[in-house]
Amino acid sequence: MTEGNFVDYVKIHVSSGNGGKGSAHLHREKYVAKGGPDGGDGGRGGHVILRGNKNLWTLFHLKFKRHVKAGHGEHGSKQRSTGADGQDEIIDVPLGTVIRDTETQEVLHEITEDGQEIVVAEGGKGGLGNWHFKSSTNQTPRYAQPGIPGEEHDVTLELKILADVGLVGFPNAGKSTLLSVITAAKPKIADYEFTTLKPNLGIVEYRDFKTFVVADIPGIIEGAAEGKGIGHRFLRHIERNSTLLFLIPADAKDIKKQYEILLDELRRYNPEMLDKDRLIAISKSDMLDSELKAEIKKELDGSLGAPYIFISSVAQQGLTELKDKLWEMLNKETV
Ligand SMILES: Nc1nc2c(ncn2[C@@H]2O[C@H](COP(=O)(O)OP(=O)(O)OP(=O)(O)O)[C@@H](O)[C@H]2O)c(=O)[nH]1
Ligand SMILES: [Mg+2]
Repeated sequence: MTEGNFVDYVKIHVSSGNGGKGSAHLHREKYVAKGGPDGGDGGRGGHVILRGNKNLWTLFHLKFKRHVKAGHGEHGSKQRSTGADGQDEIIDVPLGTVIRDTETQEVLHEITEDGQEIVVAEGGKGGLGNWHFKSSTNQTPRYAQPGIPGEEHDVTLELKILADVGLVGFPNAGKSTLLSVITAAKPKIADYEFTTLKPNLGIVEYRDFKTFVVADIPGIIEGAAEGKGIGHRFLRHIERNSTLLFLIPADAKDIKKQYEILLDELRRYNPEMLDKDRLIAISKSDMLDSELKAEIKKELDGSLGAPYIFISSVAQQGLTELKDKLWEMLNKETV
């Protein structure tokens, strides 16, 4: 997934179809003195429906779709014939799409399953034809119901990625580089901060056809939970991940401190983030000789409160162990 086509927020105006009018037709036939009312019902207006689709990963396909309008129901007609229902409009969205009312910001629904359908604008009911109103006191009602008008409003769709593993780290920690070596994703990589401006997703294809999805989000800095940097806007994307992989570069001044700052930002954003499984990868460890490594080990052993491993994306070290470990964490039996 490249940077340009990642869209995680769109606003759409949705309008459903009007219900068709009921008919007030009176049957007339030669030689039949009083045919009576035979006006059919109006058809239902079309709904606007959002449907979960597991093969979609972004809202990019909706970027230029500002209005979605379903069809009107047809009017009823003679011989009690019911008008056709208006055409429904179905919009496919990725799993993890949250639907809000744009005006009130209220969450209306959330799409989490493939094929799940949510009606976001309900089509108006068709009116009843006049034959329904025939009674002993009124044999020829000349009245039929009008159709109910459709509804329209603005909805905001916001995507929370449903990746298995979320990468957490300061800018420049090597997150995108890692994604590029363990998955087929080709994120932008550079030696400056905030190279990644939008999340990237990659699928790790692993021995015996095992797969899991990793999300690389822009770097988090101190104060991110209050809106510093750009990472905070994307923190919601790792709210759903079951496992968090922290990346801390081997040349960090204080590895433990960096880890604690990151944890603190997550906690301040949403305390539930700390309920997730955590693994720490000391990245760029090709820069360490064995002596330095031993020193870091001595410092970190038992003091982090989470398991850690040394990796290097550039030298391809520790990557299999990393994948094994992540797989194990993702598939451990939950008690
Ligand atoms: N020596 C070494 N350098 C690495 C390694 N992994 C990444 N780098 C370098 O670190 C720099 C930053 O890498 P990125 O992958 O862009 O870092 P990031 O965490 O995605 O950064 P942001 O997108 O800015 O948050 C680049 O110059 C990479 O070449 C590694 O394993 N070893
Ligand atoms: Mg990056």
